[in-house]
Amino acid sequence: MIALFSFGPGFGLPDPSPFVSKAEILLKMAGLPYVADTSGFNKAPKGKLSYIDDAETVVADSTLIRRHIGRKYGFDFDKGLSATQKGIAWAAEKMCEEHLYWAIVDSRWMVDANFAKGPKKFFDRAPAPIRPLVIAMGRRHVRNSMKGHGMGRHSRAEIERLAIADLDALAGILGNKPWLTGAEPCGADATVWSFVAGALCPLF
Ligand SMILES: N[C@@H](CCC(=O)N[C@@H](CS)C(=O)NCC(=O)O)C(=O)O
Repeated sequence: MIALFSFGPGFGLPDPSPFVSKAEILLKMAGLPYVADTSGFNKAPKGKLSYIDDAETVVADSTLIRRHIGRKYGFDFDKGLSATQKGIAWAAEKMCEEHLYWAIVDSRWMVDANFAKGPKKFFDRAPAPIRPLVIAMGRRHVRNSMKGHGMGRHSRAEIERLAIADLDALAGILGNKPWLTGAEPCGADATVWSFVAGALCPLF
């Protein structure tokens, strides 16, 4: 059975990580049985979740997981889509993952009140005497990642404007359609759902 390495439900979401939610939805869309395993972060081959272990083939990265499912199980997440629809779906997906994601990270990790009720709890299992240090190191790691991406160099007001542009773009693509490309969900809907749910998460 496929093992999906996840953080586990949190923040009122199926998983705090939209990449894990995406991978989980892709497995469900393909009808593949899986077990969620929350013990894998420290062993993550690329230092990030999500990844899967499928009969000892380890696939790290949600998009590579999608590819693996497509190749190994013959499931076409883009069945019936035109080249234009595929292009729009890919662009929407990558906008969420490579741009909107960092605005979500900013709101969760860099806004003190949000950090306190959200990501700070990830560190509850650290021994009490060193917990403040571990928290500070974890937050610094995220701040540096945000700076490396570039989003972390903007003011909060700028980040929010950029995030609103992403959400407007998604709303424009969706229009009155139930799904990104029409009446049926495609692979990128797994992504867009996960990131929109993450952006709208009421806890924050
Ligand atoms: N491209 C990866 C991105 C995964 C990712 O950024 N995961 C975050 C959680 S949302 C993570 O594990 N970050 C840990 C870290 O950067 O140390 C995917 O699609 O799976």
